[in-house]
Amino acid sequence: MSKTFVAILMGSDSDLPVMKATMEVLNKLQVPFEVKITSAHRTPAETHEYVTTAEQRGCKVFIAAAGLAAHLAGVVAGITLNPVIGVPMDAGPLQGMDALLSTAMMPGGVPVATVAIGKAGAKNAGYLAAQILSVADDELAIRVRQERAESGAAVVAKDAALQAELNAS
Ligand code: RP5
Repeated sequence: MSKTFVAILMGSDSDLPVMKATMEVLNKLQVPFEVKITSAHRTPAETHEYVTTAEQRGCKVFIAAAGLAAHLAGVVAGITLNPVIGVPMDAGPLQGMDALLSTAMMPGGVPVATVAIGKAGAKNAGYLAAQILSVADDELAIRVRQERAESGAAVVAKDAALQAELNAS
């Protein structure tokens, strides 16, 4: 039986520093993943080959990050019927707005779940992939719920510390 995993694709190694945030989230939630640098424009044949074989090997969710005229997520969505999450990168003078529109504005019938530009989007791609998988994985669902509760608790603790500091001054 193939092992379920998430594939993180990025159009260039220049996307890697931001996409490390996705890897951190998936590691924290104990979701297996692969990482692949492949480009919709520069290596179209390799992109097609990777997506097809990854699906056969058990990839259930694809995350695709790209900047500028960012077509990677859309191309991946044209190859697979598994969910595709697009992460627009800030890679040029338009500060990611070009990639946001290129990733989000897919024609009807070929969806890409597009997250925010840059690091917040990279993190959310990891969370969203985990949430998608957790629909059919009760143990992962518990980890996702626990992580969300911890992040809420951290905000409450920071507020309590701030209030204590303000009251003391
Ligand atoms: C996109 O072009 C990549 O995803 C990257 O965000 C951007 C710039 O790529 P490099 O010129 O740094 O390789 O395809």
